[in-house]
Amino acid sequence: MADFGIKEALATLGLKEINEGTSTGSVNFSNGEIIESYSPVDGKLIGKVKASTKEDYEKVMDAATSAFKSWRTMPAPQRGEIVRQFGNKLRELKEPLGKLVSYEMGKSYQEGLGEVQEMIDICDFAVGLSRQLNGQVIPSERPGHVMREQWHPLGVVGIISAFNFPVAVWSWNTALAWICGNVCVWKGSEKAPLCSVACQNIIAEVLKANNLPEGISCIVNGDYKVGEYITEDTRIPLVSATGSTRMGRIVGTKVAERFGKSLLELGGNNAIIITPTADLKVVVPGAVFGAVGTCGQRCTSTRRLIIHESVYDKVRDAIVGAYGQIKIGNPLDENNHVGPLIDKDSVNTYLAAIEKAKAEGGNVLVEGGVLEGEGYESGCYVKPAIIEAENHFEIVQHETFAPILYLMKYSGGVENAIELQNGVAQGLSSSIMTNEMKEAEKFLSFAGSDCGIANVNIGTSGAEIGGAFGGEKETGGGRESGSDAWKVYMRRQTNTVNYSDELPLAQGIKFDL
Ligand code: UN1
Repeated sequence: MADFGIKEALATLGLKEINEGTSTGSVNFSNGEIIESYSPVDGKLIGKVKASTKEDYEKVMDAATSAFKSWRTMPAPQRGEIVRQFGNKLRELKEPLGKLVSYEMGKSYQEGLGEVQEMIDICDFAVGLSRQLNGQVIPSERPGHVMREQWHPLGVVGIISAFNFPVAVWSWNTALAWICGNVCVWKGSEKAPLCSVACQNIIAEVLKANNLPEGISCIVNGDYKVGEYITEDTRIPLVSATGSTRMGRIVGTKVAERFGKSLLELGGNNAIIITPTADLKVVVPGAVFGAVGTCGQRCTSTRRLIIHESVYDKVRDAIVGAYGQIKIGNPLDENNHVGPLIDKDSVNTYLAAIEKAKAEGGNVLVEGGVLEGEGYESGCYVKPAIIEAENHFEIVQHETFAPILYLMKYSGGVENAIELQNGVAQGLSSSIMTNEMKEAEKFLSFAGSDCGIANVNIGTSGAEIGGAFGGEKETGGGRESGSDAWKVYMRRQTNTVNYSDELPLAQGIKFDL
């Protein structure tokens, strides 16, 4: 089988056969067990990463806490300059890093490149933001007094990320956290450990070239136990965690117990409402990319189509027809649209979900199943499935991280569709396809979608970095990336300064001595 330039990409990114999964910028060390990274693309061993022990973690925290003391003194625009250099390195390395993402995680090469592009974009955003961490001046009720609000860095920010966006999610957090004056300790997914080592190699080079202390960017590797070091550590004031609702519930509770802050970006159960005036030219690619892109493993993936009964047959036939065109295979081959699921556990979850949907009364329109034979040796390639289902089915209420799309009908006005769309526990992304202005505005109003992301005439996935990214309810409530998401990486301080010779008390209180 063609190598697609993987060996070269690994070498360019400084990856070896055995890599240190614990790193404090320039010092790499690890004493934990070996994590082997197998590609879901061809089932082959890509490389090994040594996990972090508790002692390794302590060394990382020493380096991070000491780096914070100097990093926070550097003016924010100068920190922005470091992020600018990091973004430029990513431009240089976009192809090898995109390839590694595609090979280790299984998404299409185009999507791998897109993920690195998101990293570049957030770096640019952060550079501009480094001159705009503005506070406010607030009028005081007292003569000769002024009030203001300042934003200060928090300290060590912990980042826990998932396998599906093994590099971009880290960068959304870290680029903002850095310009805000924080240092970061990142635990990537143990399902894509080489991605985190590659990212660390890139930033380490930038830090070294600028004579900056190790510890501004650190990584640790391992399973949930390493995650627990972070969630339980009172030296980490903010933990940003992306992953399942199950994981987020544990992380959120642990961090709250010690009064830390958490930024949670968890599961979605995203729907597109397709109204009678929807344009099929927009609906079909939007829904199909949303459902099968990244093999249904985005938290923004489209899981449900809520279709008006008057256009149901037409829309259903068009979507089913489009599924017939989908090419499944090696994601590094640009002729393929869909690559594999991340691993066999995921394949089993996908198969079980289809069985559950059938048992609950679902009607399968496009059969799923595991692909076998040449090119599918890893056992992780599955067929995207379409099932007619009811919103209240237990399995429909659940986020299955795989390409299963549920179709359901609504009748009457758009409010009935909105009720179905909101009738799940998750609240990440949502869309409406309509040419009716009133329907679109209702969907975006306070009585409309209850999600963090609500789109009109585009799908549920593929958000740009300029907007705040995240969602409500079981999605966890956190916001990452654009808009004013930076504020979560800082602590707000209210200052009242008295430049008069008197000491009047607020609220007119008299206290004469
Ligand atoms: C995720 O799946 O965790 O909006 C992130 C999107 C991407 C990010 C997804 N920009 O689909």
